Amino acid sequence: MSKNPFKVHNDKPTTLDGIYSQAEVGLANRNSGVLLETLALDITPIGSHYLLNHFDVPLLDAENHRLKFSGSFKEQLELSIEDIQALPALTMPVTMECAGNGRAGVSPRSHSMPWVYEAVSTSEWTGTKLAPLIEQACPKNDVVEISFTGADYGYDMGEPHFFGRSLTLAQIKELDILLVYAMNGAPLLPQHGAPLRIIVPGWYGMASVKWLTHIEALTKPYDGHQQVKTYQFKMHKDDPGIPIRNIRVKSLMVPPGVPDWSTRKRFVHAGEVNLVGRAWSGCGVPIETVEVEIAGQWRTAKLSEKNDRYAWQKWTYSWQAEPGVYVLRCRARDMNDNVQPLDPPWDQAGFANNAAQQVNVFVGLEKSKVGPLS
Ligand SMILES: Nc1nc2c(c(=O)[nH]1)N[C@H]1C(S)=C(S)[C@@H](COP(=O)(O)O)O[C@H]1N2
Ligand SMILES: [Mo]
Repeated sequence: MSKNPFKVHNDKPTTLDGIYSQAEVGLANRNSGVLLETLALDITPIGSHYLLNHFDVPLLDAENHRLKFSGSFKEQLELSIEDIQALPALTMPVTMECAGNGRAGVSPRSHSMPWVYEAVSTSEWTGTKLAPLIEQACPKNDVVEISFTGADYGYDMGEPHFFGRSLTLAQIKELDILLVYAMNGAPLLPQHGAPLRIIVPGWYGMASVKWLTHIEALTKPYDGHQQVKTYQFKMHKDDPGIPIRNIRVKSLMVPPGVPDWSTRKRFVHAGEVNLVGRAWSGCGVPIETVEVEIAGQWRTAKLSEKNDRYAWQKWTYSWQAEPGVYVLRCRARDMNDNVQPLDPPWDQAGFANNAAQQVNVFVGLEKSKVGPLS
């Protein structure tokens, strides 16, 4: 038996469109999505925030946890959670989205977490700014990148590794990165990175490393698996790829009315139906417009103001629904003129699919004509 039992799996299993393997269903059960009905709220309740954990959740002890600075720093800091909580604190609502969100709508798809729409959530994160701490540790002149490593370990495509990511010093300066220990006013839950993680606002979720144990100053570009082997837009196997960073413009609606249990198709009564949803884009770029498509016509929704740079914006549309069968869609355009496509973009791993959401709705007779429970 070889020392590395997964060495043969240097590629992903093949997939068939529309058919999910037992392993993929297992991934979907571990990595739950946001309940779309909670998109009605500014802040996602903790238990509904989506989850994406590559390996097993490390169960760490906050009291004995230490964040270690190593490599080419002048100061080799070592901080406890108490030390970090004593630093100036900041609470910031941030919309986080998984780079794999929408993968199930990309064809042909790749073997990974089969998200449909639900890998996006907004939390109020509490912590301290990362940049001043990096400054305090003082990277030496030859430093090119800083790496962030979590306590979770496992195999991917035959490579064993701790989950880790890196950022350049310029990115650390530009992005409002937080070192966080609380979520919606409560200590981080184990599955969201307890006792310590980073939040990189405006970027897809992979950059927001959980269970943070090490910050290392590197004199050569970081070559960790999660940085160089994945999270790249690749059109074929040998494509060097383009690193995934900023969140693409996107919008979602709360599916209106009531669902059919197993198909999730919707039923509403004819009359006024208040559609509500959220829209967001990368790096805090505000949304300019949201449109809803009803019976082939795009109509402009009412958009709320941008109150928090890194949090989604609410939109509403009052629909005078007439009996019939509909496929509703919504799409957003941001201030930089990026607009959601109607068809999914494609890359090998089905990343960053921001195609317009589709919701199947059956509109029945007016409530007054049939009574409330039919
Ligand atoms: N250490 C570690 N950090 C991680 C991950 C992980 O598996 N391990 N997953 C990343 C990905 S891909 C996403 S989308 C977000 C999800 O954060 P959440 O589960 O708190 O929503 O965490 C990121 N940070
Ligand atoms: Mo992710």
